[in-house]
Amino acid sequence: MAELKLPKVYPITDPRLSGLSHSEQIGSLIEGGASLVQIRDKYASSKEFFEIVRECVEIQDVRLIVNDRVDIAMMAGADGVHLGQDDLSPTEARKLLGPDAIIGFSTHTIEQAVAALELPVDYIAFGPIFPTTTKPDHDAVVGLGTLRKIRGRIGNFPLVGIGGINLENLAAVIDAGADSVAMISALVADPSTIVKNMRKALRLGENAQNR
Ligand code: 3NM
Repeated sequence: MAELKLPKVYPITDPRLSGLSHSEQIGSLIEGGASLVQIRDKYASSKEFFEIVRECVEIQDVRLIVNDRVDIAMMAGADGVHLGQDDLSPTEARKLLGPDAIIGFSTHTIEQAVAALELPVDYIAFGPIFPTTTKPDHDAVVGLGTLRKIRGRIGNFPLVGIGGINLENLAAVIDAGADSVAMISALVADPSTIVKNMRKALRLGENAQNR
């Protein structure tokens, strides 16, 4: 497991917000400069999601991470998976996917983030940093102060902030210690602005005060 260098912005697709397919969203995100994208769909059946991921892994010049589904990531040949606390554990996922896959893990408390350092994960996500309507069943909002504390506890471990992040607040999330910001609605809600917003987010992220 080589150390993962995260891009400053980590976009995640959504099946409903924009009316665009996952592959169309990924195309626009790449045009805006994305190099790592997570594909997330809480509505598709297993069969549908597999077909969607299989189509998206053909897209060049981007690393594709599959939300939740180790089986689908494996069968479709994606670059990795992003797991929640209640998904198959990172330890089991690593056994299935092997040493080269990227495995990300969602955390929502300082304890979970610190515990994740013992797991075979390439990055941890921490959130929700701010209120969000994209994930209705989200955990308690953690805020920038807790994010900063986590950075203090995990050394240089790759850390992604998630939840309610937009073009106005993303620099503050990086200032507080995130290596990268994961964004859904602020990037993909409006199909006409995906390219422009992705480009702007990367510029803001790269200019933000990093540790
Ligand atoms: N996970 P938006 S918050 C998918 O806290 C997800 O782990 C979260 O969407 C977590 O950028 C979230 O539109 C939703 O707020 C992020």
